[in-house]
Amino acid sequence: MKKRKKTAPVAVLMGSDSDWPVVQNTVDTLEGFGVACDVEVMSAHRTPDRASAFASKAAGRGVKVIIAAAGSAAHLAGVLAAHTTLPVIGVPMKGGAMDGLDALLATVQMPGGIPVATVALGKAGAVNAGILAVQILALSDARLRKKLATHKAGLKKKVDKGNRRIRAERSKK
Ligand code: RP5
Repeated sequence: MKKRKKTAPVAVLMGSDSDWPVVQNTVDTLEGFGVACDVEVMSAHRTPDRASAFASKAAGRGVKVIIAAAGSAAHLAGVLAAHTTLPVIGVPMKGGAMDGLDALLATVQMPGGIPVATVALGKAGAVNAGILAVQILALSDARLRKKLATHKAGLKKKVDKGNRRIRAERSKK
């Protein structure tokens, strides 16, 4: 009998394959924490049936967090959130006539009752979407909590190193 593939806890969706260069940062971040994800291209406008069906069935399949990236009139995260009780993280994509401001507002300005946890534009947002998903999973996973603590300690170390470098440079003047 063919073994059924285990559902990854995180679904990473994007409105177009043109979003992939940025969304890849989300996948790299999740994989850096050892968190598996399924990646799919689907659109709130171009494949609306597939987007709503995916969200409706996601929890039943074992998905725990949905990350949705989209640009321009970015409705993907909102449409998915409308069809699931899972946490949905929205990643607005830069580009287009307004360079992402349209996507940011479309993703963040959800009506009361249907939240989308919206992260920043650009690479920072894509990375943060991954970290936020890990933080959600870490609520019931001590191993992930430890990895998050190590991640934070690494950030502190980097800032401390930068501080020492700038102060040393200035003290030579
Ligand atoms: C959005 O429109 C996509 O998420 C993408 O950011 C943007 C442009 O899509 P393409 O025209 O490049 O497919 O739906």
